[in-house]
Amino acid sequence: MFKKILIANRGEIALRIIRTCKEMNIKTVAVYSTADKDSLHVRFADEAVCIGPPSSAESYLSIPKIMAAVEITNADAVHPGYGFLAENADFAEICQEYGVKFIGPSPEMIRKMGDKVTAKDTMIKADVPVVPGSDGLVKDLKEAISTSEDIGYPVMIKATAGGGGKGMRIVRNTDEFEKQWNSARQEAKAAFGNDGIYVEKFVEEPRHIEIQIIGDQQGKVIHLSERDCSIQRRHQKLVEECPSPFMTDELREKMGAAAIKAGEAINYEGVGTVEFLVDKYRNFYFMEMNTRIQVEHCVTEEVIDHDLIKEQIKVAYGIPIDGDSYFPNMHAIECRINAEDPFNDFRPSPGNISSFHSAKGHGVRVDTHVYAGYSVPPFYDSMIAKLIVRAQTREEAITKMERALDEFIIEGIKTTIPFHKRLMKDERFRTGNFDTGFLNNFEMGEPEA
Ligand code: MV4
Repeated sequence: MFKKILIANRGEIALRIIRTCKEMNIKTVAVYSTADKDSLHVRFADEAVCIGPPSSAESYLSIPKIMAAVEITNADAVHPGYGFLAENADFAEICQEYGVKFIGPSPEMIRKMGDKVTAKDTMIKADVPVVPGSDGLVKDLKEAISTSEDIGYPVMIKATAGGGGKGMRIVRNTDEFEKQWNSARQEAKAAFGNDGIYVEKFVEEPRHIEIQIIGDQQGKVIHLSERDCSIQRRHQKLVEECPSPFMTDELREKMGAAAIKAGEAINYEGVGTVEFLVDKYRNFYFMEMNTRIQVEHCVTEEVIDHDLIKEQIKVAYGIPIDGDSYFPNMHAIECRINAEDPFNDFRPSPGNISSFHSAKGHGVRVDTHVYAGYSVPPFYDSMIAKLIVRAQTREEAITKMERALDEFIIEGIKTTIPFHKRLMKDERFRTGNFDTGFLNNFEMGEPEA
């Protein structure tokens, strides 16, 4: 097994990875920016290396600094977590050149799935359903319009380098095409330095349902059922659950098989997620593939009762998967607790946490790097904790989540806890009757006295 893993990340995921390494008798190296010196990931790692000032570009995103930390600590593997360098093919390639194992798929695979047109084309060849649309990139406005008139409005124009909704526009008719085309291209150029655009039929009121897969170096791919991530705000997920309240045994069978085909087609190694759009008739379409461990992996862990980071490290070392695809018979829900003010347009609320009491009890899990007295720095993602519950049924999971949210106390900063309390009481949420547009007209009301 690996002797020492350097964790090229911060926050709860860095701590999450350290915990599994300890249970596997693997030494750990934390890296940290000066803003993170008091974070628990630094305290609980066997060694810690300061890699720079607060700015991500000069710390967690700096490949030379991470590689220097690998060199001086003699780590034999790097775990990238999520975000930062997790889907940076150049970083995976540099690790390979230095003879240190990047815990994740090959640089080629990351590159292939990072370019959406290439990813979609790969899925078409693998017989995975995709949204009808242009054959690859459209070369100019004229071709974009004629393609759209063929598929029928409304359409969505998307950036091939896209992600997180950037460079994406709905177009409802030919008259408004030029305006949307120009603004999508400009946004894509600015965000990714790539203004390649493709066109798709717009899927109305879709759900976001993703399938967790894992592939080993021997070529076996299995799926670990789905997560419903439809509760999003401006492309930021706030709540995830497994199973999806919209799922049927038949649909899971079909989507699971499609996700396995997707993984097998590219000889996928590691944990990955195949994201689908699902329409109200339960047609499903490949959207993107994420080649990393995701924030919401915990809901899958809770229902399958396996440590996904451990499975990820094992396949990275070359150990074959033992086990089969999984069909859930428990229910798990995760609420992301962010340092944001839900009554004020989710404005970031960094600062000192004056008191912190975690929810506890049967079926309750909290993943966090923060504690009373900790100061949430303003430089990074605002997520400070994940509250995950598991129970026999969705109804019981919601009740347990309400109980857990009620006993979770965080003072000194604003958090998304009040949002989650209101969401759990919402009739549409409780009946599972929601799609990705759900939060567009969700009212927070007034704060409690
Ligand atoms: C779509 C779509 C409807 N039709 N594609 C949003 C992020 C990017 N990965 C893809 N996204 C969408 N693609 C077609 N053809 C609607 C969305 C979408 C969305 C998808 C998943 C979760 C939340 C969303 C919110 C708005 C739009």
